[in-house]
Amino acid sequence: MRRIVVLTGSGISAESGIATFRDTGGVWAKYDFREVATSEGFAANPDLVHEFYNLRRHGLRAVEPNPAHFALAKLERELKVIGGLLTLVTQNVDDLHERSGSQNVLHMHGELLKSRCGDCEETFDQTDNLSVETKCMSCGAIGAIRPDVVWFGEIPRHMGETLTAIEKADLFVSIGTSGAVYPAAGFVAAARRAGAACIELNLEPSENACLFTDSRYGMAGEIVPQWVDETLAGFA
Ligand code: BV8
Repeated sequence: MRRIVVLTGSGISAESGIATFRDTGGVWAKYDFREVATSEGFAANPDLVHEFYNLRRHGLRAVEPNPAHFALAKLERELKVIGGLLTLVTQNVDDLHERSGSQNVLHMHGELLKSRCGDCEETFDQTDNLSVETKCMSCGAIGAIRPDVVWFGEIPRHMGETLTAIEKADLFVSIGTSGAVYPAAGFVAAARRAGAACIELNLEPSENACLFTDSRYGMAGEIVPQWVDETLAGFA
């Protein structure tokens, strides 16, 4: 149990005050994902998409990591001390894993605090608002800058590294995700095929709960630190 892959979703950031997507009153209850999280939606109404991401990017200034984020950073540090390895893959585009001390975070759906030029593909750190007037600092194009996130129909990032880590994992842990979005939702099946133990830590059973060999349900801020401490105690 020294090689662990953890997949996180928006549920791990919920107690920090960041809205999840599919819970009651969540992001997709307020926005149509086809309008704000697809390249077609961006082409049709870039102002709406920029507003959607500007609000979320700005919202990051008001939130802090919660105990679940800090627990995963502790797991990464202490696993390294005993020669183990944590691969942390997140569907989240917030920076709370980094701000809690996690060193190696694979953002498979991109990052709110980055932007990318649709013309020259250059990427930039991004804290200010984007608009159709934003000029690319690299190629000078105006209106080509977009949030550096992965929209529906686009290819997720770090897939090779993630699937290789899953193939070698002793343990796959899914935290705070509904299991509604692929390919992330397919990772547990890949982990089972690779012979890894699979545990789900979530508020309630996800759509692929039946594929997990163990599960704990509750608030991430409570159940994740408990699970991390028990897991590390088991290595002592
Ligand atoms: C792709 C943008 C091809 C960034 C997002 C089969 C195979 C492959 C693809 C597909 C397939 N079937 C359909 C597809 C297409 C599609 C898809 O999955 N559609 C769904 C709707 C059916 N997938 C794609 O288009 C992906 N690209 O397939 O390319 C490909 C495939 C493989 C290999 C190469 C190429 C791209 C998907 C990425 C889309 N972008 N967001 C942004 O704006 O944020 S997705 C969006 O959903 C977010 O990124 C979010 O992270 C993600 C998943 O949502 P969750 O994080 O799980 O959030 P949710 O609200 O759903 O659930 C929260 C959970 O937390 C709940 O269970 C809740 O109970 C729990 N919770 C709440 N509070 C707490 C808690 N748990 C603990 N404590 C709490 N306090």
